[in-house]
Amino acid sequence: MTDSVSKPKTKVRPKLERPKLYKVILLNDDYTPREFVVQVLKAEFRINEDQAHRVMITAHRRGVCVVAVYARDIAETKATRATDAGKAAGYPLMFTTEPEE
Ligand code: TYC
Repeated sequence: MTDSVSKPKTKVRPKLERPKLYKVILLNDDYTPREFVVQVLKAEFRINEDQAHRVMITAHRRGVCVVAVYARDIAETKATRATDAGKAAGYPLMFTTEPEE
């Protein structure tokens, strides 16, 4: 085999899309106690009492509030864990995720 095959001189670099970020959104409801919402926010999203209270009261007044933004799997895991914490305590507390524009 004497045929030579020349390699391209330039490396092919497929363009990598930046992975989309996902918002974790807190939904208001009429039953979950405010203080419980604050506790879940602090435990799952590592935010302080002040920030957690602000997020809770925004969801309470406006219906929804963006809690934080993460890579998709992290956002989904956190939303599920936080929703499950409410469920385990008998509350309809609900977190969802949504891709950023
Ligand atoms: N609306 C609830 C109440 O009045 C408190 C609450 C706030 C619940 C935010 C959920 O995402 C929420 N007890």
